[in-house]
Amino acid sequence: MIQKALISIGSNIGDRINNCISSIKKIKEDKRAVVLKESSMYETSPVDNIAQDDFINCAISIYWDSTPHELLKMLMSIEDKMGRKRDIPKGPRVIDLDIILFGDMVIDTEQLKIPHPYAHRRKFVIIPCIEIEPEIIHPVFNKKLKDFLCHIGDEQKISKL
Ligand code: PH2
Ligand code: MG
Ligand code: MG
Repeated sequence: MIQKALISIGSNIGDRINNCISSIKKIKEDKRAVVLKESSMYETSPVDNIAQDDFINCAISIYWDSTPHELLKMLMSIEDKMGRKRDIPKGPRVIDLDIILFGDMVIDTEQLKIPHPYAHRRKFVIIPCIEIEPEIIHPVFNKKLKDFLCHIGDEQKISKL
């Protein structure tokens, strides 16, 4: 079954913009994916108190012609190919590809949680996502993603490139 998925992309090591662009290129190489929209790139301050460099974040929407677990597998293999190390949780990374929404499915397994559990608390996720999908609904809270923004503090810095 084909579903629309929203993917959040982030990088804070190396050529951050190019890392995001090449990850999108690699997603397009998978026959099961059709990229619908690509957001602008944003420079964002690191969220979650870990001292690390600023991120470049963006988001894409895709049609995905397989299961959410297959999408996760595909995204993780791109992360691996691009040299992603999985050492410090929430630490610096060459590329991070997170499934934010998958249709209106709710999945809560050890391996995969959709919607992404922190999506609604992070400007670096919400702002790029609503740039391309302004009316998208968070299926757990049954609320528009854009309506979470006013609850997030000014310590999260984000600027459009
Ligand atoms: N990703 C994290 C933790 N903190 N902060 C920003 N600004 N952007 C990210 O992509 C990011 C983060 C864990 O995935
Ligand atoms: Mg992440
Ligand atoms: Mg991730």
